[in-house]
Amino acid sequence: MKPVLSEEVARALSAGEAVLALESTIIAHGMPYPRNLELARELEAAARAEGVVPATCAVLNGKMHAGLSESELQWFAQNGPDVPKLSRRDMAYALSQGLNGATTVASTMMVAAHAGIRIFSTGGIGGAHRGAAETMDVSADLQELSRTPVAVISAGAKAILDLGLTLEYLETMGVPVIGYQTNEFPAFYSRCSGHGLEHRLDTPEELARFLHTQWALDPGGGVLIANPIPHAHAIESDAIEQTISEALDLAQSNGIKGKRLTPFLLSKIEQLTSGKSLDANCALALNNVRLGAQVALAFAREKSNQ
Ligand code: PSU
Ligand code: MN
Repeated sequence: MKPVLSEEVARALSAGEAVLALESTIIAHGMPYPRNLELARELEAAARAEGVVPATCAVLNGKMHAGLSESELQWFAQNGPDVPKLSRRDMAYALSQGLNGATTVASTMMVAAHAGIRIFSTGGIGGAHRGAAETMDVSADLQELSRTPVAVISAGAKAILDLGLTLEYLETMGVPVIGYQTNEFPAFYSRCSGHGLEHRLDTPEELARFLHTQWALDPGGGVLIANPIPHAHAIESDAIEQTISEALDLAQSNGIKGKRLTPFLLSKIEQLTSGKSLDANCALALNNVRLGAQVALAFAREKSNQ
């Protein structure tokens, strides 16, 4: 099934040029208006500044889209939490019913793969929630990484999750996790989590070579590239832990579950840190777009040499 491509995405893909996928749930559910719209524009501009065409992915009127217009971006930003959040299991329903929806990491990977886009930058991925051993609340993002050939560049995962369990799950599913210039899985707001990584690469060229090898070996699987938040924007993990446990208590006392849990925790943390976490979130997403664009360029160069 072919997504609808924006003109510039269609042109770049047919010319074999670098394209970078971006998600729409981070816009609709990840942060409030109007900061979400500013960020969506900044992310696209950052990709373009590197010479890469951005492809923000979403579902509109029952069609997958890769590459949104300014008015479509605005629509997702303004309608925020009223826009359905679509993960893998929601996609066929939304497409067959002609609905609109914001795509998560899992469903953005699906749209990107159908469009032929291999590199995707976001903020943080979903993962195994704290208590997942009992609740079984493990984001569909993790399964998707094991079954869809897209490389996801993220600043690790938020410490609202159980990062140890998240890494165990990725190991079980056979998903390579590569630290970019780090030996540790980053914890979104913080550069360190205490969880070591076995594989580290230090340049976009090495990452591109790794991806070509990965897909020659395992054409159907994804890759997680973990890119720590820039030093200047990092928040100490001790400082954020208290806020996270308050947000988790509030979620529990309000009975928040399922797909509402992640957006609920994100907005509570942002309120409790009076916006500091939002600045960090934007800085790391931009940093991931810069790296993603460089990897997309190196990946396209290597492909044209083969
Ligand atoms: N983590 C963030 N910001 C986000 C998300 C996660 O720091 O915006 C979003 C992403 O779209 C991710 C989704 O794919 O939440 C995961 O939701 P769930 O846990 O319901 O699978
Ligand atoms: Mn969940």
